[in-house]
Amino acid sequence: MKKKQDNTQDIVEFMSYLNDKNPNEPEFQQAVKEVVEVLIPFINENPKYQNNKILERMTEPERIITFRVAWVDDSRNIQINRGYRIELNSAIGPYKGGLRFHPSVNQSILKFLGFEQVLKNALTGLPLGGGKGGSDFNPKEKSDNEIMTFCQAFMSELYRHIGHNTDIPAGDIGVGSKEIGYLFGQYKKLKNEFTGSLTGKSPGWGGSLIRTQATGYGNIYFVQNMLDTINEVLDNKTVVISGSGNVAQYTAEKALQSDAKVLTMSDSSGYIYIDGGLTTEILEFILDLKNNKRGRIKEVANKFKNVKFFADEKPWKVKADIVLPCATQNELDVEDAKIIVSNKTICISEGANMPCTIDAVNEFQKAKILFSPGKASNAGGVVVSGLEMVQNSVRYSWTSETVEEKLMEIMNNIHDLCVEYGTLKDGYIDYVKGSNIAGFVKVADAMIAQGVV
Ligand code: NDP
Ligand code: 2IT
Repeated sequence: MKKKQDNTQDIVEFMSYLNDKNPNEPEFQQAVKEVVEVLIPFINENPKYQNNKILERMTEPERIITFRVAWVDDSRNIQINRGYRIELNSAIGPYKGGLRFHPSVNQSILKFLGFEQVLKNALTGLPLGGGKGGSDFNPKEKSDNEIMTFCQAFMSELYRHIGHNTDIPAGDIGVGSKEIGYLFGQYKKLKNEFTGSLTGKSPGWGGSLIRTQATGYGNIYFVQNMLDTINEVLDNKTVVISGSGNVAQYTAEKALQSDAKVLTMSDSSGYIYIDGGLTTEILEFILDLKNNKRGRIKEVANKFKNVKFFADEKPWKVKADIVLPCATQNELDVEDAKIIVSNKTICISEGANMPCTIDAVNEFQKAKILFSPGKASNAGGVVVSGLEMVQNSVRYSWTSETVEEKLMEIMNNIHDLCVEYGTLKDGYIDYVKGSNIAGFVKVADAMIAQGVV
């Protein structure tokens, strides 16, 4: 990379180097850009990171594994998918991060998710490196048998690359406890060992209590911390949530328990508006619909009179105090952000990974609204995954109270780190700056200590 004469780094030059090296990877380029915009000024004040080429090394995965997944569907047709595991960084611990099964999965998306994961995992204070994997397999409209067959075929290659001391996958979009069960079964059969090689297992056979709830609960703990900084509370606040999968479900549950009024949820077909706010009854219906029946969100409106369905729309126009995007990347753009700002929303917290575009984030920060990036506010999932690894390694299970207490404590610590590294001169807390610098310092210092490897 071309260096400026004074040996400082330049954002535009770095991005042109990165984009040239990673063409056709827009999501990866976007995730790195968001990070280097705050990191490069910091690195220029701390030249050891530039001298050791930490950014250049951190943006080059340690290893990229891609493989063929061939399997036979229920109609005896041969299906071919592509499997991936991208091992980004192991400076502070074994690679750790989820598996995503979705037709959109490609190298760019997994590199962006893995890059985010490295910084997120560092923020937790647990000894976890970062990675991500998955497949372009589409679980929709597949039978249980097809899902099991696919998971077994996927693990038949992945097993040789992972392990409890090497790389520990978990769930993400399209991978929940059912898929983790099939993946674990195949891993155990091939390796002939019962170890914590995956997290998100069911609590009856090595999983941690609260792992299912962890990302959503953690998101709400983080929101509570953010609101605290402006002397506000969740009680009675209106909340817009996108998604109706794992993260959205437990974000909604904890918001409900905190006496907030949840107005919306969604899936890729549209959103529902709940007049009067979500109730336990409606939430239970959604959990059953999504987790057991694999139904569409429209069915909630068919069942409850106060629920209305808006096909092919996102919920961002709905006026609310708090906005929690919990579905997928780039689901909220600058035009949506402008509406949210004009609605006098006070807090946006990302439950999903990178759901807001860079321009949307800039819009929120320009308006000095509380905004938290996913690597801080959705870290609860990997936190409890880390706690599951601890329990597996000593072959013991903690109570849900113990796990939830530790989750809350770690989410509070992450918030403290954001405040420490991200508070601006005018008192505004820049959570993007805070989380990126705090995560980076931890990984970068470990990389320097371990030499050029
Ligand atoms: P799920 O598969 O359980 O749910 C995903 C939800 O998002 C569904 O409602 C789905 O709708 C919707 N969705 C997915 N893709 C799209 C799309 N392209 N457009 C619109 N809606 C879409 O996944 P999770 O809840 O686990 O993950 C959600 C987000 O949270 C992801 O960004 C993930 O990376 C992140 N995350 C997950 C963690 C975890 O522990 N599971 C931890 C931290 C972050 P539909 O069913 O119609 O596809
Ligand atoms: O994005 C994420 O943090 C996850 N999908 C969870 C990762 C994990 O290892 O639990």
